[in-house]
Amino acid sequence: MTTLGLAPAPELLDDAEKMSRDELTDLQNRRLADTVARCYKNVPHYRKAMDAAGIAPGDVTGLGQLAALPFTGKAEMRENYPFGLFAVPRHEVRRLHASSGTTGRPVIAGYTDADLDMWADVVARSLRAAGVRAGDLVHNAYGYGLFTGGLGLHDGAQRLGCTVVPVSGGMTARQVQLINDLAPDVICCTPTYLLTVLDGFADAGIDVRKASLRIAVLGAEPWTDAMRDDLEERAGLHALNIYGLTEVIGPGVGCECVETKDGITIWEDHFYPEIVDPVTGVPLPDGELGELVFTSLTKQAMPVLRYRTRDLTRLLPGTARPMRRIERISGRTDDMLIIRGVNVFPTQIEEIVVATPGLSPHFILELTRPARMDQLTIKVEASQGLSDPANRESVAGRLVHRIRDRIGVTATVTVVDPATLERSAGKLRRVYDLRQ
Ligand code: DLL
Repeated sequence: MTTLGLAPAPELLDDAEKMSRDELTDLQNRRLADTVARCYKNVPHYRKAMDAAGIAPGDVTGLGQLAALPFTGKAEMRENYPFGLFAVPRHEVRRLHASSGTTGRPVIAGYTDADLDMWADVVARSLRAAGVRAGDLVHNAYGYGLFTGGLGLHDGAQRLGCTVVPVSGGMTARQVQLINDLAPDVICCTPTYLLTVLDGFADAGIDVRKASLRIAVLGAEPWTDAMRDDLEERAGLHALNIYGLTEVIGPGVGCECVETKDGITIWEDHFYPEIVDPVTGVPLPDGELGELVFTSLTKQAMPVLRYRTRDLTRLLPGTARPMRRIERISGRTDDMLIIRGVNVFPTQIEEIVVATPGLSPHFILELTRPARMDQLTIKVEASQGLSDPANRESVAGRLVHRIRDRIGVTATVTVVDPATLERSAGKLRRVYDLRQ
């Protein structure tokens, strides 16, 4: 069971974190009207899309008209590659980042000085929500470069008043040594890379629970509460969920609060969330599961109107802050596997693997189609100590049963030796679709 941490003192919070819902709505209305007007004036794509929908910029005076605006999707990002969605001249753009994207062109994101400033603020706010404080030493193992994780967390941690170790991802033995020698309070990385780092501690014969780490700020890929419990238990720290995406800003669109650990608080003064039906696009009421959509409220270089993230979650009322939360992301619409008609997300399998004694949390999913039938094979590493083939066989059988009972698919399970599956240095590739 996870334990909770201490809330930041009220005087540490940003004004926006303390606003009433009414004050927040008023701010969002004004910021939305301004964003729409700038998009219409400066971005040909938005002008065309709004003209086609019969909406004049003056028609949008606030959130009441949001649903009338057209969506923006990956396709529009690609069509306007590289700078077509910029709302300021290129020379006012101070930095570019790009999303990796699994296929085709990457998405380029641009930031003005004001955007970089806002980004550092929301990441600082995220870190503070996660329990990080000024003066803490932050080991930042998110990848530096075009990926937004490294520099995004870096600027935010500095803004909060932390000391940053910009180690980036990979070279795990060196990371273990640095954590051991420099005694950081905080590690920032993907959840699967933290697993790799924990293995590195075991390889070095160092007890990670005796290390200095107090908080892990984990995101950039889906993970489960079962994984959180496992990581917190094994590493002896608070593991918090940070969310974001390149198209909207990068990390820091929202973050979990350490005093509640109940989902991601969205920083709604800058990023307005909606949930829509992923098939019809119809907006859904708070509490219902659907696709997360964001409208930026303050971005200058690349504002986005109703950007469809493909991430599936639900909107929930605020708890630690008045701003709303999203539930942990269950998966992306494009990560959903359809196995003989049953919809399966890799996170559903993670939840069961992590809770099965005898197995490590390292696993991959392979899809094949022998005899024109979809076949799901789960390759999972045995935990240290489970070496007897008969025992492995029985653990594999248990996993097959649990997956059939809880998800309704029949999988083949292969339990492999520890440390044989590829390790993540950032976002892990979980699914290998070999059906073509
Ligand atoms: O992954 C930004 C980021 C960096 C977030 C570091 C958190 C920490 P992209 O590479 O554009 O940006 O990928 C964005 O990653 O749409 C989600 O599908 C997924 N994702 C990000 N954070 C989470 C999370 C960064 N906490 C895409 N839980 C998003 C689940 C996440 N999925």
